Amino acid sequence: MLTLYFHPLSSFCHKVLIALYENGTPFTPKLVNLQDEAERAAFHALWPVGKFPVLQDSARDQMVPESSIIIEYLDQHYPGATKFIPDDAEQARAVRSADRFYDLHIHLHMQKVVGDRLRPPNAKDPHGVQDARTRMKVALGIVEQDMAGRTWAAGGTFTMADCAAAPALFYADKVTALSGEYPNLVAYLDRLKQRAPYARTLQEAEPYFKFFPRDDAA
Ligand SMILES: N[C@@H](CCC(=O)N[C@@H](CS)C(=O)NCC(=O)O)C(=O)O
Repeated sequence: MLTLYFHPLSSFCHKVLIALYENGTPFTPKLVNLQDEAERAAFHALWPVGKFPVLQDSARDQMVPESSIIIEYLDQHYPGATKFIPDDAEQARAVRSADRFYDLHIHLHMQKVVGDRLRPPNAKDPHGVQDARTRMKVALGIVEQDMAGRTWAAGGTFTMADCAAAPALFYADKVTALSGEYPNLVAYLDRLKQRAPYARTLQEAEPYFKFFPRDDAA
């Protein structure tokens, strides 16, 4: 019924995989290799924006792009023990707010840094990368303080905000070491890694980590 178009190295796909594994939601994984011309064309035919994750639900005849919207969709139509968006409107807003914060102010800046490493030498954007690093540091400082008294991103229970935080912090740690400056985030990332759905996501990504570009000069 559910098919997830994804790649095991993709951080935004990790966000959705965590949600799917969290509730043991059955789905068919469809790995998309964007380097392969035919696979790329087929994926773009499905979703011209060309970004994964994309969830296809044949039972409801729905095609759902965007990681946060996919998680909301799962919560709505395939609910499980973990509720990703609380019923209470105030709490729901706090979860969406944290989800947006991790995506927009950490995840996207991290993506800019990593994406620049994949550019050809004559097409680098050092100014953009510096700006992304500066903004990411400000955002990391904010969540470092937020996490001082919290177990999970939006409080005491695991929500969509934690699905967003896990890949954002995991890869942010790869491009700017969190240890030393962000002890609360280091401890939080550790809790996330120990949670079975994220541990499984990382384990499945392991064979692909060798393709992750490791430094800015790459
Ligand atoms: N806002 C989107 C972002 C998705 C995104 O950036 N996906 C990346 C992988 S992490 C992608 O598809 N990159 C391929 C490309 O840009 O060609 C979401 O939350 O799902």
